[in-house]
Amino acid sequence: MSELTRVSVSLDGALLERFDRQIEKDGYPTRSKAVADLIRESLVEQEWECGAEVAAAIILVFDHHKRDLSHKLTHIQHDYHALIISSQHIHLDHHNCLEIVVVRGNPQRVRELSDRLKGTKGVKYCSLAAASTGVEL
Ligand code: NI
Repeated sequence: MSELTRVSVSLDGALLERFDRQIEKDGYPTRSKAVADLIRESLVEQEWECGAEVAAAIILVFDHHKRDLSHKLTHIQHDYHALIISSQHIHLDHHNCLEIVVVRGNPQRVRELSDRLKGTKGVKYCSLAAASTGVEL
């Protein structure tokens, strides 16, 4: 982190009151930390729009008994092997599996991988947790 800079901002009083109530509920230790997180959130959104490299986790739930499904999901992941840092497979019960695929790379490619996994017949749930490499934050 670079040196801290103090800034002064003029805000609508009611808006600030609502913000302070919200950050207290969220357990923020200081308003500065809450504002810095909002700024970082916006920068991460930018990274996903036009950045070169992002990090993310794709979370999948599927029934491995579905014909050929595990094989199809593995096949798709191999198409994106350069993006995938790690994956974890958890057997939730006799039928259901949860898979966490951790990726790093071009945001469009990451979305494409997530969309392909999500669009595979038999996948019950798929979500993309869009994060950041943290380098520019
Ligand atoms: Ni399993």
